[in-house]
Amino acid sequence: MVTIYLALGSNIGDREANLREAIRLLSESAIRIARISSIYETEPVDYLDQAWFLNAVLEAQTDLPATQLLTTLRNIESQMGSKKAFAKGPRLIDLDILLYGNDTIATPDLQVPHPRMLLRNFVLVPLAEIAPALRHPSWPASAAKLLSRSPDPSVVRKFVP
Ligand code: GSY
Repeated sequence: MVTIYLALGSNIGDREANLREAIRLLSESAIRIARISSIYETEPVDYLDQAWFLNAVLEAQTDLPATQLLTTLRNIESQMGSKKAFAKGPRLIDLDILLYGNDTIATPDLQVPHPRMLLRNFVLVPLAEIAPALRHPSWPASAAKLLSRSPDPSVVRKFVP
């Protein structure tokens, strides 16, 4: 079993229901969920002219190899009807592998740790909530420390349904 961290995001339709459905499907897919962060409402980054997202992060255990885990996430996105109209644009559900144990993976299809995760408050805030002391070997500090030094000015606030 390896400990993994996944990021979830949605900015189309019933965003909260989309996150909860993705969590349900993940838990039926050889992914044993241990901790789920609060849901956060987050200002878009990268492509700014789109609706605010709901984002969360979860910690889980799995026996799936990383490539199969990625396939599982993509299958859940498809099953839920998520289509990316264009890169960095709106999406019904987006599932990303943040960490896969202490591994570093660099293939054309999969980069772990997720290459932009330390630059994004919408990842760092929920990650530091559930795993403040977490530190990948390639990071200069823990998740909580990295959040306290984050240069990202985008707004992240707890979601109130
Ligand atoms: O990388 C995931 C999709 N995405 C997001 C997101 O999930 N949340 C926020 N706040 N901005 C984003 N920009 C992109 S692209």
